[in-house]
Amino acid sequence: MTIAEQEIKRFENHNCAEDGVFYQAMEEVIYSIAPLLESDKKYTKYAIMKRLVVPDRIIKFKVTWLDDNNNIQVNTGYRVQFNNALGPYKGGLRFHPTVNEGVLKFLGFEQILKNSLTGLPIGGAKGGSDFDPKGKSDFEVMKFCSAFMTELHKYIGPRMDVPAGDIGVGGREIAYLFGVYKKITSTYEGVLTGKPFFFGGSLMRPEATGYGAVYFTESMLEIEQKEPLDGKICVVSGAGNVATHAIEKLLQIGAIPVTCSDSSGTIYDSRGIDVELLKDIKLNKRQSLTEYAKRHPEAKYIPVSEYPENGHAVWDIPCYAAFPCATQNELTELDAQNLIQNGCVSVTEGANMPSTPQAIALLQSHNVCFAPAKAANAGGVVVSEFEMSQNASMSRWSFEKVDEKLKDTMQKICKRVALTAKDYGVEGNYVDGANIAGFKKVADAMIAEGI
Ligand code: NDP
Ligand code: 2IT
Repeated sequence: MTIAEQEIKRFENHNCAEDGVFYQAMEEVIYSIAPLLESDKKYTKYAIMKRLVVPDRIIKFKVTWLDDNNNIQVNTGYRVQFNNALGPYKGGLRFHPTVNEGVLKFLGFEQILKNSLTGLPIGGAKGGSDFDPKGKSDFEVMKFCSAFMTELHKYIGPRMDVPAGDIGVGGREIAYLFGVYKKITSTYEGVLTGKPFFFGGSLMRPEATGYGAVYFTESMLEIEQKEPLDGKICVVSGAGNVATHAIEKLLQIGAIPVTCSDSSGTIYDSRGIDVELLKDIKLNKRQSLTEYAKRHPEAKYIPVSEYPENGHAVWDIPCYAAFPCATQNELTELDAQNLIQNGCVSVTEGANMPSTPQAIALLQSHNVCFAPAKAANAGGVVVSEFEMSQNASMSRWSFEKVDEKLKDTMQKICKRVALTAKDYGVEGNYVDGANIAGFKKVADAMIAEGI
């Protein structure tokens, strides 16, 4: 049995139903780092993988709040503090009905390696709740955030654990959470990132993940000697923070992003997405994409119900580059087949683990350049760390400075991933390059710090 097979077997004994996505994330990493485990026995001697797949702690708590009809509502809150070998725990909070321990373990595990890849001093964590912000009033969101932070504040701090946003958690929620933390602890400190700019947030944090994914893609296409994105048709899924800003950056560099999607359907606008309208509908008014079709009748709206099972309309539209920016496992093998048949050259994961393992294998076997999430969407956490830095030194950086440092960091991550892949005999495989480079840094710190 190889070392990788032994590691996977050990984990199978602990597997539970909710852990499906966590297992998926972990299995990919183990297979990627197999050459490193075989060539350097110290990682097995110090039981690094055995230690890395178990979070330092999982905090699970009840969140009780009063809705606008004065009915008592109960949700579950979590914080998975996974690993702090490289710095304070760092990672987003997700508010979505599908949140459970397994989802947060997958996201927290990915976050360890992503944060390691940035080269910045941050560990890995994730948290959130099964609370669904959809259809809730501002006051209900505020009351939920207040109840959530009343419990969470005990476990976080600027040198301990610094949460940020993710699905369902943007500037509005971070501001409410910050307000409650400040009130309970009587401190004004950088305990959350993604705060609105006027009270301590970094400029460009909202844009960072989407812009960063485009910067990474430009760098990868250059290294792989493919044509740049300028003038090329791109498809993007999602219509939230990441998707909207990926679309905005694509438009700025002269590409033509023609799609976006939400949980109800897809917009195909062959002239290029009207990003200001998209922002207004989804980020400001929190409406459905059907509103986009009402304002632009020449754009096509494809409801989710009109598309076959296991496939998604976005990936069936001919494109040069694809950007899955909505959620996990949204790009299946069937979708990958459609992309390949339509001549797609590059896929960049803006969301966390949006492609199934079968889709990744198929894309890579057809030489589609594939940028994995933990490298390509690191821009968000990179600017979060810039926000921590600015808060700690009581300074503010200009938009230009943040943008320049973000671009430089994304280029460095891309080069490091490409070089690592080459060093380990898998040139062009950005999945293996990212996993090996991310793992090595954390693993070496864990060895140095002892058990
Ligand atoms: P938002 O909440 O802003 O947007 C999420 C988007 O995805 C919405 O359009 C939503 O549709 C859609 N979506 C969510 N769940 C589903 C689902 N089950 N099926 C179909 N569509 C769905 O989140 P973000 O843009 O912040 O996050 C998107 C992805 O990017 C996530 O994977 C997140 O983990 C990842 N990410 C986010 C970062 C950040 O800085 N925010 C950083 C790095 C990664 P609808 O509007 O209908 O709900
Ligand atoms: O998945 C992610 O990297 C995020 N949701 C952002 C984490 C952060 O701390 O900014």
